[in-house]
Amino acid sequence: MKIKSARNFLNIMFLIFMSGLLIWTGCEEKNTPPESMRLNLNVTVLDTTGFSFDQFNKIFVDSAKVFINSISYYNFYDTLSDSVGVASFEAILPDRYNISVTKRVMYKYEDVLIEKILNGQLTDIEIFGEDFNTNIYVEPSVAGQLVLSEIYYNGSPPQSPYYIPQYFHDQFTEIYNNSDEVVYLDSLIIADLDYGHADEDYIYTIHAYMFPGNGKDYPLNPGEFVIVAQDAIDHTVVVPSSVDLHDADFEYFISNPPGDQNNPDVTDMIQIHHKYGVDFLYSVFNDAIVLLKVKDPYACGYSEFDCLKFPKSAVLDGVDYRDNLAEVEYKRLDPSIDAGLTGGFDSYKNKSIQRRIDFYKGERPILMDNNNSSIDFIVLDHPTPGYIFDQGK
Ligand SMILES: [Ca+2]
Ligand SMILES: [Ca+2]
Ligand SMILES: [Ca+2]
Ligand SMILES: [Ca+2]
Repeated sequence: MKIKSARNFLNIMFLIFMSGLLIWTGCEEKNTPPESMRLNLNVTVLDTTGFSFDQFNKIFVDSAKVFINSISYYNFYDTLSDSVGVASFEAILPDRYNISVTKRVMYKYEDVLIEKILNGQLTDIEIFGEDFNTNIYVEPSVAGQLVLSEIYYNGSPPQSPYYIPQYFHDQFTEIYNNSDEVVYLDSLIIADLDYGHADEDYIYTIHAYMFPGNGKDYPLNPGEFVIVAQDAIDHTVVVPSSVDLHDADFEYFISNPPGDQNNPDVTDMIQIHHKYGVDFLYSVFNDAIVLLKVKDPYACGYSEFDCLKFPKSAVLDGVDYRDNLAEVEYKRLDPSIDAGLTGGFDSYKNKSIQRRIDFYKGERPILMDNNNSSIDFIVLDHPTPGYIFDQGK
């Protein structure tokens, strides 16, 4: 399969960055009410699970990265917790906030070095009136191996020569191996979620497509990407500003209903469930995309409205996006999968959402995964199929 390594593209990306084609957004303050309204927020990071006490003999978590994002103004701040676990944010705007904390910890167990991530979330906290103190509780989890590194759902603007008003066949999903080990794509499922199912245990999917393979046919090495195209063709032929996906690794080819086109050189994803549409189209307005792994895709059955159900615990990664980021009440994923919301732009602009680089392990980028897309994702002005835009360079 044609997988590209991140390393090979960093130089190219630097050049593209220098040419000013790409910007990232989300960190600068976009609203400035009077100084007198501002207040201070102190967040104390605690681990009451026993993990930090057993490993480090304390329950306060120091040097944890605490992120806050304001829901109405989209402002975003981060800072580190101090020696007694307190992260202080000064003179922030009163608003509803999502608060998220993450820390990677290494410890030795029987002479083996083990890495865990301490994660915690508070969602939709009202911070108004006066200074605010709160606790956030973390739990240890294993770092996700495969992550959705980019989802390009936006579509392309009308332009010469054809001026197509709503071009969305250029959508793609990019998956990245964020771990130190080879991971196999075989039998993993990409699905999108129906809105409006409050269920503790299950997700309700509209479409679900599975990678082929018998267990070890499609390896993904650490730091490698895989591209799943809606249609694996060169879209720049019809819309010059779009992307060339003719050498994508996989594509959604829908034989029933008829109308989809097939690139015979690109492997098709296997249809598991297809509620409607001539293709696996991600909504250009709002949707939630998940990557999941189950033994039997049909084990949990269907809902009464023909959604295929999967256990929430099977989800490896998920991203919730929307054109209007203030509409948090319409989120499709619960905080255990994605506590935030990304997107925030109009349809058909060639924009894309990409996971941030958290840090580098040698030359290999490790992408951020707090299970909070408000924090983990940035908006790109142009998609980057099979490579990454380094926001720090
Ligand atoms: Ca297709
Ligand atoms: Ca094909
Ligand atoms: Ca995640
Ligand atoms: Ca990319």
